[in-house]
Amino acid sequence: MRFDVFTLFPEMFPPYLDESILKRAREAGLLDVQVHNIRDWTADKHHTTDDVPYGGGGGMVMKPEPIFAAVEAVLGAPPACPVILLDPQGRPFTQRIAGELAAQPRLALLCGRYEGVDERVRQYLVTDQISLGDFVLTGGELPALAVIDAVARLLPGALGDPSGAADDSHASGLLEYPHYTRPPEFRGWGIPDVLLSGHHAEIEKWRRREALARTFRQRPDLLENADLTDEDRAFLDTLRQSLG
Ligand code: 4G0
Repeated sequence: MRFDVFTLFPEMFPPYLDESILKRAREAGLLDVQVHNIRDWTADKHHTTDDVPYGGGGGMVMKPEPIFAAVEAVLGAPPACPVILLDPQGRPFTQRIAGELAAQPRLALLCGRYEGVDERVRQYLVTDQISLGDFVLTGGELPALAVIDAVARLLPGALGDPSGAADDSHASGLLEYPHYTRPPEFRGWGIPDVLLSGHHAEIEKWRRREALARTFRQRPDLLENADLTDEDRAFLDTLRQSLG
């Protein structure tokens, strides 16, 4: 899968992409990330990428010409793949969207800076707007890296483990059960006996209940769309009753 990233700060990308699983996925040929500096497509002496807003008010707005020139030079006009703007006004990013994007052979990610981008970029160039959440950052670069990361780890073979991303938190619609590793006692704190019992069916049952209880307490909204058995529902009913 190929990503084309358009940014005013291309140097922010290699430090993250050159580590760990993303580095390995790139070396294995599963992932290709090409980062393009929007400033390379400015035509004026000062390489201007932003300007004051029409109508006044504070802040600066990214000019449309260098953005259109950059994206069209790399992807053609009109671009043949989705062009995604990372934007606090976009649709909230989820594991489901990561899965949809992972089915694409190629994606363009556009990183805004300043107060945002000229509205004509959004209207006539961008095909999707994605937000990482209800907060404002100084630029779309960190959200772009987060999208690349979430999508890349879903590509077949990207995670060493063949069970891959299937039992991740959110893949099932539930939060994850608690994980423990050695030592069995740390500073006097033990681990649940069931995990040392060797009873695999009991361990699975405990994990499922922990995942359900955690989701019920911390993210009850997720239970609306989770895939639940009759036994799960009965257990959730006992949790609700113990709450009063
Ligand atoms: C476009 C994304 C880009 C518009 C980008 C800001 C947070 C997110 C940017 C704006 C970003 C996120 C309208 C302020 C760059 N901040 N939550 N900053 N406006 O995904």
